[in-house]
Amino acid sequence: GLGVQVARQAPPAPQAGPELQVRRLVVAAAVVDDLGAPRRLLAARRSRPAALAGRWELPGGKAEPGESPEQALHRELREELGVRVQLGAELPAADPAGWPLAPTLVMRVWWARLVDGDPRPLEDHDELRWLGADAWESVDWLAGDLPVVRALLAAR
Ligand code: 523
Repeated sequence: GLGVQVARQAPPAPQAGPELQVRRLVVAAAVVDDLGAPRRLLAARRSRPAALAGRWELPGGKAEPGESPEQALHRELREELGVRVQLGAELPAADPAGWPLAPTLVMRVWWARLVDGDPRPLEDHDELRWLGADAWESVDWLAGDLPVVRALLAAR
C-alpha cells in the first residue's frame, strides 16, 4: 500500500437537546376479572424505592432492549406476581408513545386477564388488592397512574 493510514473519525458527540432525549418504555397491566365487563382491578403497592413506597400502581416495569412491549409485560407479571395473563386491548393514550410518567419515562398499558396463578407480591410490592367496581380510585395511586386509572374507568 501507500503506507497512509486514515485516522478513524471519532463518533459525533451526543447532542443534549431535549428533542433527542430517548424515553424509556414502561409497560403495565390493568389486570381485571373479566375483559368484556371488568368489575375488579388489581392494584399493587410498591415497597421500593423509598420515594414510591406505599403508593399504588398498575403492575409492570421497564421493557428491556430487544423485547417487544407485550413480551416485557408478560415477563414483568410473571416475575412480580407469579401469574400468566391473557392480554386484551391496549388502553389508548393521547400520545401514541404512551402515558407520560416523567421526562424520560413513558408508559403503555394493556387490559389483562389472569389465566394461571394467584397473584402474590413476589418483588417490589408489599401488598396486592382487588379493587371492586366502585373502588378503582380508592387507593393512593402513583401520580402517573391516576390518569390511566381514570381512563380505564371511562373505558370499562
Ligand atoms: N412506574 C409508574 N407506574 C407504573 C409502573 C409499572 C412504573 O409510575 N404502573 C414508574 C416507577 C419507576 C419506573 O416507572 O419510576 C420504572 O418502574 P419499575 O421500577 O417498576 O421498573 P423495573 O422494575 O423494570 O425497573 P428497574 O428495577 O429500575 O430496572
